[in-house]
Amino acid sequence: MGNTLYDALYAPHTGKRDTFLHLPDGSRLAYGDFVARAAQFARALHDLGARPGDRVAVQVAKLPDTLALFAGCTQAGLIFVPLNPGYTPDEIGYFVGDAEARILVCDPDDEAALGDVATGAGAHLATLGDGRGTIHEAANAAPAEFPIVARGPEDLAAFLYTSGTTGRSKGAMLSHRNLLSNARTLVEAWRFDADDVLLHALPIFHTHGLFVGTNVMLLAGGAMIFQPGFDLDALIEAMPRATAMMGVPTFYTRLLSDERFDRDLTAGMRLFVSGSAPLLAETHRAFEERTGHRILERYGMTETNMNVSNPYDGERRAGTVGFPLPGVTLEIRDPDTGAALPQGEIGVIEVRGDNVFQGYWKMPEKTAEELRDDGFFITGDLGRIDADGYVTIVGRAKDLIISGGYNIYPKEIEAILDEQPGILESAVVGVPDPDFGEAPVAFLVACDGGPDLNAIRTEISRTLARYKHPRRYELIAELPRNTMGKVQKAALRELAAQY
Ligand code: MCA
Ligand code: AMP
Repeated sequence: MGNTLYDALYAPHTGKRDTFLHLPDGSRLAYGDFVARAAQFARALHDLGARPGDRVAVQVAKLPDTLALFAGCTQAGLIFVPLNPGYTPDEIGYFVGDAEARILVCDPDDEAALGDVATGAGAHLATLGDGRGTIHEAANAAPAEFPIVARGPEDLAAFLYTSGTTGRSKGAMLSHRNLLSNARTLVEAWRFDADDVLLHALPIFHTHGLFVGTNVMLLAGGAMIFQPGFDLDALIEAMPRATAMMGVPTFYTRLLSDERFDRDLTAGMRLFVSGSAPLLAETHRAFEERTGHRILERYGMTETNMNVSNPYDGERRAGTVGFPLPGVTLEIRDPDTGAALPQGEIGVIEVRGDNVFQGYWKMPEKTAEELRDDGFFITGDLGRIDADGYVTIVGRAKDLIISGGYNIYPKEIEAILDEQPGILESAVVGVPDPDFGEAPVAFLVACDGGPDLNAIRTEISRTLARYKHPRRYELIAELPRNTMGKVQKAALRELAAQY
């Protein structure tokens, strides 16, 4: 039967000496060594009791070993559940419990903070840091061979948690077919091959850096300049050695803010891809003026991988996300009736294809709300298709803020604020931010003498990752509501802009 993802992404590189990763210390990791390391992790995970179908939750730094751990999970038939290192123990507790993870791998420095979390969720705690950690040691001691566990296209490879507009985060179940089909489509669409060197500065706990960036390069057989995070100086220094880069719009606005970033620096680059959040048309134009390159903007989601992309050849149109990718069927539908709308009209974007996920883990009702019986996924994004077939995203039907490419669901913050003393109710909205695109601002309606803002900040810091923290708290006499009693967030956004 084979192992769908392993056979395509990893097995072909067995024993190869070509460079997979260029590392910050100037060293290189060869493909063959990476594949061998994956086998060591597969063995270490097996020895910790993980069996095919088990979930392995991973909250660690961006390291070559993190990628090898994912590869090891794939080899051993395990389901990889990557988690943002910025998440608080509270947040991690929910994910590990919900996923019923067999193992939680965390940074060695977080071992004490997460011990109870793992125990409470019935998970074994292992640690992985840069050259250290319990599973690092276990992998070092393991043989570089492990049987490749049979997994078919429909078997699950990863859960990625994505917040909901109501209630708690949902585990999006992604199959081997979902991940492989999309990587194949993108290699072709964006013309990646073994000569490419991808400048990789994105995090690897999300679709963009993990499946789009890394899986595409594994399939193409090219190399990655693997940077631990976004560092403007490091990016500029490495750019002349790269051929391509993928980033969120903040990457591009930050690069443009630096005078060293110009036509000469980017002369060897053949492709800049942007996604995860809207790229302003003015950024697109400023980028072309400065470098001569037209950024290729594409559109995707955790649940669907990549759906739509501007063309490699042909016009990359600023302000649009391009055409549905091969194998993706896209329709613009009426948000209320679900009926397909005529070309040119604005409605909810729905997509179908091998890229679309298998549903939300243990949440059949949520799955049924968003994934239709005919296979179409209701994205919650509003868009239209112009006469030339280009798709434009014009807004969101869902209550979502995207800050520097990270999704923030106001509901999650409001639920915490509403429980604090002195707050009757709250509403969180996104306001324009020059660096992150959008940033959250909280409106509070006071009761019982009003809130203690310092205490509130402390509670928010304890419970939520930093990027979700409201940048401002504004007191308001009452929340604006429509006749149905629904809070009018558009009015609050306008109000926030006036402060
Ligand atoms: C960091 N901070 C943030 C963010 N990132 N706050 C809000 N939004 C953010 N995105 C916090 C830091 O904790 C810090 O807090 C302060 O803001 C300033 O940090 P800074 O050093 O400027 O940030 P950074 O480390 O340079 O990170 C910014 C970043 C990063 C490079 C834009 O957030 C990033 O890599 N974003 C990419 C996210 C991504 O990959 N998204 C794809 C999701 P303090 O001052 O308190 O220390 S996948 C997806 O959306 C779909 C599938 C798709 O289509 O791709
Ligand atoms: P996530 O849930 O993190 O996968 O985020 C997916 C969401 O990011 C989509 O539903 C869109 O709202 C947004 N998104 C991704 N790419 C783009 C883009 N190129 N333009 C506008 N929004 C985007």
